[in-house]
Amino acid sequence: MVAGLRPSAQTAKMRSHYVLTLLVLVVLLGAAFLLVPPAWLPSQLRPYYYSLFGESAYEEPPASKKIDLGQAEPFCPDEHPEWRKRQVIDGVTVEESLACNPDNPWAVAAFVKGTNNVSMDTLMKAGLAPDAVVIEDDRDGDGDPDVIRIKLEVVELNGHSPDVPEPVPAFFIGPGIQPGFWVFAPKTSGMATKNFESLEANELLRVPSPVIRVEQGDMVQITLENTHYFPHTIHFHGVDHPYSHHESQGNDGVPETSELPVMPGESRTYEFSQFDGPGFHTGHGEVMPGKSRMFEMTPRQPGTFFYHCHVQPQAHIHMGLQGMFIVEENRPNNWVQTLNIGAGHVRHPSIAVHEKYAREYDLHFQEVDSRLNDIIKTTNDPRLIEKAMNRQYNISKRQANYFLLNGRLFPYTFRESLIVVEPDEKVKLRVLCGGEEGLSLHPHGHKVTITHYDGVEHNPLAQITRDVVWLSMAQRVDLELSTVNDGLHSSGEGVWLLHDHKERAFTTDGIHPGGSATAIVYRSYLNDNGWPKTQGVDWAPFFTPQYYRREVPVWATYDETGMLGDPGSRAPRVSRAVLLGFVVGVLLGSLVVLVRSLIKWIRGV
Ligand SMILES: [Cu+2]
Repeated sequence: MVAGLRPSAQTAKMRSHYVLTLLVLVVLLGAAFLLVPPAWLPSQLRPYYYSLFGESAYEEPPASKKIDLGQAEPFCPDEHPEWRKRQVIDGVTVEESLACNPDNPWAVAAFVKGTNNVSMDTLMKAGLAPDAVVIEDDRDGDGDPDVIRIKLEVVELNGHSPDVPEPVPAFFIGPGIQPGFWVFAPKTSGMATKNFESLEANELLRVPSPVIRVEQGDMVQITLENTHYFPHTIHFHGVDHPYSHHESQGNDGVPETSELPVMPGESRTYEFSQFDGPGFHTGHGEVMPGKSRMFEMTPRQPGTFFYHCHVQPQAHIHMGLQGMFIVEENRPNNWVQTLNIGAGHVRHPSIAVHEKYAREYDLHFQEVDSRLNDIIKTTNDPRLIEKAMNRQYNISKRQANYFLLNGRLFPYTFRESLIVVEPDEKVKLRVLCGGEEGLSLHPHGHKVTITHYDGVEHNPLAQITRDVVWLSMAQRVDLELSTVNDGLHSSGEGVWLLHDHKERAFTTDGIHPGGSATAIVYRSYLNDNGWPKTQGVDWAPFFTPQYYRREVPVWATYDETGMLGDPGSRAPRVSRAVLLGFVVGVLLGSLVVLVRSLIKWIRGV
């Protein structure tokens, strides 16, 4: 109660107080309504706002922000121009490769003749150990060797290093992109990196695991030397093998149904040579770190097959322990290229392939979910890697984000895995779908004929010619690419894209263009350094990490003005913002005064 005043006078004073405060509140609310940007108002209120105050005036949009792409990589680094030409090394003909980054021809020669049969000079230039691929013994006297002994190791790429912050040895699948991998690799000599200064893996240590190529009827021994910290096996997929071997031990490699795994500290020798007669004898069993294991087989049927690790396959296959396994038809004097490491171009094709085809390419498609593969970049403790990989990562929630062709993403695929052709010829493509999502292979400008499924010839009278070839998971097809310009097989010369028509596979983690895309390129459309004469946009942005880090607007570099560039953020209008802040402040203050007066009044009554 206000002292000295009668109740009626006091009430009148209070009432005028409220009225005044309310009036101020209404005025302030109006001012706030006026100052609030119309875009903030609910859409129902906006017409009312415009009817009272008119349409908002045109405001100039902010200027496009300048995009700094930095230095783009050279499209074709052209490091080894001499590797490209046709040459004869230690008596082995290595065919010309027109790609920008061809495979090492000395390694090709050593894989054809055997690391035991080439000169020390060739071995040094190849970077291979003398026992990497031992080839000997012409058992049937047909002019080519019939005993092939291959040693494979397990190599980690882009793994965690206790010494340097970068993942090592480095293997880039695209600009600035290096997920972790494990691959089967031949026994090399010297360093894992290119040289002392470089962290980059040498050319023989790369994705994918090498193509293994032998002749029908060869006695093939493959020794897996487990140089890794986890157990592994090799499963030779697509070939008949007995469930048990001669000692009734399991032979199917599945710990749950076939055999006990080899535990740490234990070892087991698998013997497959006791089989009588021909047969593709294959062995399984986990090979523990530091142990080795031999697989022996005599393949009866030619075809395009598959090999992969069968230990925790949901992780190990996708880490990169998968490759193509090819059995060539038996012919006299048939020296085949035992390993094909790199771009896929077979630079010493078999006699049977040469009978029908001008050239041959091995195309290995696979995918990466970097949430799995990058686990090995986080720690060196195998227990933590095992837990993260097999107990925390859940493959049923897998979502692949990198789609690879022969271990690379676009545009790197154009440096290595171009399919170079000339008019009026036939080219053989062997294709493996090593991923989880299938492959919808589409060549532009061409229709290809499927000659083989999973290594088995399709009835020649019923072979299908089409422009989309679907491969299921783990499936292989052999394709005949004809460059006869008849409007069916080919539409003529050019740079014709060849890509997976699952659109996400044409991106790199969702950024287009990327993924496993490459091209069928006619020789007349190829520059001297192996880069195709493309038409259209500048590729410089695709050779920067920024583009794939999502920092470059799609069409920012298409025109001089950057018409569709980055708009940046609109500068706030300072005066309006300050005024709005002031009004809202006073409004809140008045509300407090009003509420306090009301409380007082209620207590007074
Ligand atoms: Cu494994």
